[in-house]
Amino acid sequence: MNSLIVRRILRGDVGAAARLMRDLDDELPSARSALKELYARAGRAHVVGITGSPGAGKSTLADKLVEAARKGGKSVGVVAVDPTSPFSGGAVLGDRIRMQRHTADPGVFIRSLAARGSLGGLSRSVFDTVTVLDAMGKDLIILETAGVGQDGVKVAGAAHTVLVVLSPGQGDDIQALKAGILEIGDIYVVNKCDRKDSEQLTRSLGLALEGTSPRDGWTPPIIKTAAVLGRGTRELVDVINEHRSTLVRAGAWERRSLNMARTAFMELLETGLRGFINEECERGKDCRKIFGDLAARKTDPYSAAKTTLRKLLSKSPPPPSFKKRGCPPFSKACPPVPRRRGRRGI
Ligand SMILES: Nc1nc2c(ncn2[C@@H]2O[C@H](COP(=O)(O)OP(=O)(O)OP(=O)(O)O)[C@@H](O)[C@H]2O)c(=O)[nH]1
Ligand SMILES: [Mg+2]
Repeated sequence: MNSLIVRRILRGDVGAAARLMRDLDDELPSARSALKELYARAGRAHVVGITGSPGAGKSTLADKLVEAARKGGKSVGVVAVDPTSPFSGGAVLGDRIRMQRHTADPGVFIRSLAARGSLGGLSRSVFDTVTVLDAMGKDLIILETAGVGQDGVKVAGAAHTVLVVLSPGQGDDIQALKAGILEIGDIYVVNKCDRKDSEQLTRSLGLALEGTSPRDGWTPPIIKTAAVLGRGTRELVDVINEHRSTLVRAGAWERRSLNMARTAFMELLETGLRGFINEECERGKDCRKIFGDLAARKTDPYSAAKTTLRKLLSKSPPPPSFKKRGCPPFSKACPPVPRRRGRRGI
């Protein structure tokens, strides 16, 4: 049963897609059922993740990639994720400005997402948005995340091709190693090569990547760009396409798609479980007792967690709403859930 909104989105209707994305954010049940229908029709787009430190030039590069893809006749979706962290406050606006010239192009759909510190929420919105864009028939979906913390690394589970963008003057070589980012890149981009100190960064990155074994028949190359001047971006587009062909040839495209599906599924599962545990803690008194026993050193966290998990797993599955994710137990911001008949807390 195809609802009107689903039919419109499948035809590539921008207004319908924007409305559904808004409704998905509001967790409307009708939006969820539309998404289910769209999910069955998605799975064709090439998802390219871009991560890297704040200000490395990710949005400027994305803008050039959109331009190149449009020239090649491809339709494009962009999801720009900003963690709204103290490192990059206001970056959502920056992302939009950087790519603004494409907003009038019906072949381009740009969606900015602010995570507001909720990792579960961030991931769900990302996966939902990618599904809608994919079902709309976008050939290429660019997913920009900031390379700080887990989200930067998580993009690896949400994309077929991962670009790690570094730029000189940000202590990137050390930061990248710390963030575990050197394990996830399919293509490393040293941006801002119009600056003299970019050579040093390229050299230390080369050293750091030395000995990296090929993944899916692919050894990650380093591409030098000056995105703001459009330098190196043509080569970058060629390398991205080459990576796609290599994945397909090596039979790794399906593996990556499977990994992406797994990441989305695990995210939802984790978010749901976290919400369930929080609700159970709010509902019963046992959690307070556990916290008290822990503080008084009457038990230890491992034993308490093991016993609690056993109890929880013998209960009914988590409720379908993910709205309460990220709510700390007993937080005033998360109103208690009404007690269900015949059920007790942990
Ligand atoms: N010199 C130089 N500046 C650049 C280059 N590419 C981008 N910039 C500038 O670097 C700044 C940040 O660029 P963005 O594209 O917003 O970087 P970003 O990585 O998307 O930033 P966040 O989304 O905030 O993490 C802007 O002022 C750009 O004009 C480049 O190749 N050379
Ligand atoms: Mg940006």
